[in-house]
Amino acid sequence: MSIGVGVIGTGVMGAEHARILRHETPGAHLAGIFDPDPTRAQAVAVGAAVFSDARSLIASDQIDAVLIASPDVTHAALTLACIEAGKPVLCEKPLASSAAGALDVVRAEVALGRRLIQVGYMRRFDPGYREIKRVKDAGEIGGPVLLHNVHRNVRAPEWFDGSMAITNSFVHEIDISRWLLGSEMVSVHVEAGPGGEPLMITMKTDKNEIVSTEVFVNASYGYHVHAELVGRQGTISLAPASLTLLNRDRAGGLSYPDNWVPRFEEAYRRQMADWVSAVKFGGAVGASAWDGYVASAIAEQVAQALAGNGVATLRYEPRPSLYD
Ligand code: ISE
Repeated sequence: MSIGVGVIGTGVMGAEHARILRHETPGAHLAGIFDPDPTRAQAVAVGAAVFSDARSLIASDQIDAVLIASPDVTHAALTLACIEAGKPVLCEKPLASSAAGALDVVRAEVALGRRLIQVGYMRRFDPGYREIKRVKDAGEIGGPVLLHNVHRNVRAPEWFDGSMAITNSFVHEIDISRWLLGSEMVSVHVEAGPGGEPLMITMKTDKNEIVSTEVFVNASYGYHVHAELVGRQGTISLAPASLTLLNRDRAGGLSYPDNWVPRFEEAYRRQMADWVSAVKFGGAVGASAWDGYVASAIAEQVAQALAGNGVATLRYEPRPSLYD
C-alpha cells in the first residue's frame, strides 16, 4: 500500500518535499496540498488534491500522514491537530516558535502514549554528518573534547525577524551537536559581532565538551555549513560539499550553493524515505518531539541571554519515558 502524504505549506521547503514525494519516494505519494495561496498550491499539487484549509487536509481519509512546512509560528497548532487525528507527522524545524509551544506538543504525544511526530532536523540523514558520528562512536578519534560548527547563509530570508538567526538557523546546530555527541547542553555564552552579527555561541555539555558555533546569516559568498569534531586522538570534519571546482577571473576553487536545498538534497531524500518506512512498518526515526522541544528551549534561552548579559545555565523539563 502506498502512503498518501498531505503537504501543508508550499514555500521553498514544502515545494521541495512535494517534489521528493512525487518523484523520489517509493511507497508514498503526494495525496494533497494546502497553502493559503491557491495559485501556489495548484502549481505544486500537479494533479494531487488541493484543500481549502489545513484542518480538512488533516481530517481527510485520503491523507495517511502529514508533512508540515508552513511558517514556524503555525507548526505547534498543526502538529497538535495531527496528534488529535492520530496521523503521523513530519514537521519542518523548529517544532514550535517557543519552548512552551513545543512542550505542548510533547505533552500531547505523551498523553496519546505513542510517537507520531518526527521533526525535520534533516542533517541527521546527511552522509557527511553520519560518517562523523560513525567514526566518533567507533572511538576512532578518542574521546570528543570540542565541536566547531559554522552556519553561514548568503542572506537572511525576508521573513526573518527578531531572533530567527537563533530560533530558525542555530536550532540546526543545537540538534546536530546533541545527536553527534550524545550529550546534553548545560550552559551557554553568546556574543554578537558589530551590528548584531555574526553570532558566536559557545555551549558546554554535561560531559564537559565545548561546542562552538558561528551563525552568520548574511555571509554573502554562499551557503556554507561546516563541522569539525576534535577528539583526544584525532579530528574529523565535513569535507567540502562542492560539486564542482570553478576557474574564473584568475582564481579557482570550490563553489557554494545559494541555499540549503542543494547542499542537503541527499539528507532530505533519505529523511523522507526513512519517515515513510517508519509510517508504514512502525518504529521511530530522526528527531523526536522531545528533541524538537530541547532545540527550541535552548534557542529561546540563547536569545534571552543575547538580550541580557550573554550567559545562561540551560534548563529543561524532565524527559518523559516515551523518549527513552
Ligand atoms: C533554514 O530555514 C533552514 O532550515 C536551513 O537549513 C538553515 O541553514 C537556514 O539558516 C534556515 O533559515
